[in-house]
Amino acid sequence: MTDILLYGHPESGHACKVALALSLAGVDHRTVLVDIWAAPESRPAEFLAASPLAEVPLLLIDGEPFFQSGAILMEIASRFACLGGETAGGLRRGRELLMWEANRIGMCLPQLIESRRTQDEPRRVPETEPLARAVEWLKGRYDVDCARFAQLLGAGPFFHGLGPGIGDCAIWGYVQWLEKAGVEPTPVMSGWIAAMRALPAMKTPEAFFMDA
Ligand SMILES: N[C@@H](CCC(=O)N[C@@H](CS)C(=O)NCC(=O)O)C(=O)O
Repeated sequence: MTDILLYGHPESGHACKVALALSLAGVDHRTVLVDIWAAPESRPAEFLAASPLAEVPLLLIDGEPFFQSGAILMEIASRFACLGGETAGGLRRGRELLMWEANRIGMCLPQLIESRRTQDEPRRVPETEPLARAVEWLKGRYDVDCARFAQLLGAGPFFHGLGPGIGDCAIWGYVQWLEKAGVEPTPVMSGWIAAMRALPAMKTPEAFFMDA
């Protein structure tokens, strides 16, 4: 039997993408929590030895490391013929959605979330005038992303059609936290979020990464 181990953290949307894909596909796996706020060198030695960038998510399949959430999603879809990986067309759709997510909405929401950290939480960059301008720019990008979201979703209910695929997993990564990012969902987004939350395999980020 294939041994699958996922290193992640509940505050990492990138790690949630992979945890959701494994859950939706019913792939048996273990998870290990890595503290993404701690100094990289303090992370578990086995993790550091296998992870080239010391980042989560990191997936070990029979000890072989895979990193970068999008690449991991494609590996899962192809290897287990699931979530779009059942057909060439489904895989192509997945690749296209992954690239859109990584370059657009996934390159906007995490930054907005980070910009809103309160004083009690660690802030990685000081609050400055340029930061405020960057936030306005990101919000402008988000408005465009909302329109593209609807265009790409089409008739839905999922980005891959009648059932969810790796593209849905990727987009879920940070769209699950719109409120934390301080932005509103469009009605189309609200419909998709409700459909995703209703999936029996869906879990909260904390439930995905309860350190076993
Ligand atoms: N492009 C990477 C991003 C991974 C990433 O940024 N991981 C963050 C958590 S969301 C991390 O591990 N941060 C800890 C660090 O960089 O030290 C992917 O898609 O997997």
